[in-house]
Amino acid sequence: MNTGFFDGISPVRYEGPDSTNPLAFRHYNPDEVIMGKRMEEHLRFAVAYWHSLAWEGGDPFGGHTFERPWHPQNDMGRAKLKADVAFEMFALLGQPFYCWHDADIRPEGATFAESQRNFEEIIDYFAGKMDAGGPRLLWGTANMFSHRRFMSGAATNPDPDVFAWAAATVKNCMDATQKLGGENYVLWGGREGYETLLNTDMGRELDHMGRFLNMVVEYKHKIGFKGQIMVEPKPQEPSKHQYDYDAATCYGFLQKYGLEGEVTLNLEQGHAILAGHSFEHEIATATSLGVFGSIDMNRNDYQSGWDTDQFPNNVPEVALAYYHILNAGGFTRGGTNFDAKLRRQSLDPQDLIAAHVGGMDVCARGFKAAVAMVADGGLQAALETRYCGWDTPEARTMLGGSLEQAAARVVSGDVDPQPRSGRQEMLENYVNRFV
Ligand code: XUL
Ligand code: CO
Repeated sequence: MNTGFFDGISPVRYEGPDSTNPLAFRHYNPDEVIMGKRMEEHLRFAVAYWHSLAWEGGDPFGGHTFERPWHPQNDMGRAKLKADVAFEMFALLGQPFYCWHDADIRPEGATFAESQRNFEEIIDYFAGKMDAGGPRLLWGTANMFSHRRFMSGAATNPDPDVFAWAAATVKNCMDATQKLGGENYVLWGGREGYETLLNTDMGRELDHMGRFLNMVVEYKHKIGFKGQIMVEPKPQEPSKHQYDYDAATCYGFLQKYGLEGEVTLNLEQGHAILAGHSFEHEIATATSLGVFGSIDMNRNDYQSGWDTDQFPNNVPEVALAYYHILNAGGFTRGGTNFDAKLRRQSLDPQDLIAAHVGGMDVCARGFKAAVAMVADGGLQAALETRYCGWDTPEARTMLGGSLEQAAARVVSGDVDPQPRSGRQEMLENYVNRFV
């Protein structure tokens, strides 16, 4: 049954860079083969159910603006209508993946058991639509930050009953992700942190979070889930401070709790900016530490300082992000999720389609620029020149030796370092040739 929500909008097609059709791809051509793989398989786009379908357009100063036919989302009939519209939207966009939180897709029940029944019914409804040609699931996740029971955290809550509730919630979401053949499972700890240290035992909370994540990994192996378990760094918002602050902090946490090799990172552009980093910094950190998993490609407004979750529109930023991803071998099970929402004045169904079309096109342009930089090899050659001193036998011996041995070469007068230009402006000019 067609809901009619997107009446008048046709499936989005690639029409090439000269097209003036606002609902056509000008750069994203899923079938174009680049470096031996279709563009669709490189970029692995996913639509986020929560922002596109569940969010009602509220902000801290005002309520909903969207008034979709499935709002308010408090019964199963509306949850199914929302699912019908979601899969109609996916069919128009043709993206290969989507993502959900439990709370986006089912109404909350009066009890845990009722919420679970609602959730399982919708998961079966999704399964039917996915079998009928809908997109695959890039990742499932649990919303453990909206309901008031989670106001003081989920795994880090001072109340052990909330820890138990979180365990039951994640177990259900992992089961559903597995059932739908999901590629990954994500944990974002929006309230795993604190509002004030005056009431927070940080060491205890970190130990609980570490134990919880170990339980998740143990359960993954128990059920034979083949996807990645990922955590998603973010420094703050909604909490004043979040323990998964950034990629480096998460890596330290994973090491302390014995989870390196088990858990990777879902990095979000806007979260990188909130942490005072560039997106490529977060990607380079994760790839160099061996914990890169996937990305949420949504930006913030640089003036507002909030996590505004806007669709990407900055090709040079996107290009550098994909450059680092490509250099690390590209996505394996990860992908490019648009954890992005419309502005609350963008009321029309076609705004929803146009936002994704624009995001996919910006990513495609950035990706092609990144591919061209990889193929040209200019940045790589500059790195090789800059570090070539380390290829000498003396340098290699030094790394394997002691502080005194390194010192002895200097004292004997063999070593006389001459500073060399870092060539930053030349490299920036080089990048600008491609973007
Ligand atoms: C919040 C955020 C989440 C996670 C999934 O800033 O990014 O949507 O991606 O919980
Ligand atoms: Co995100």
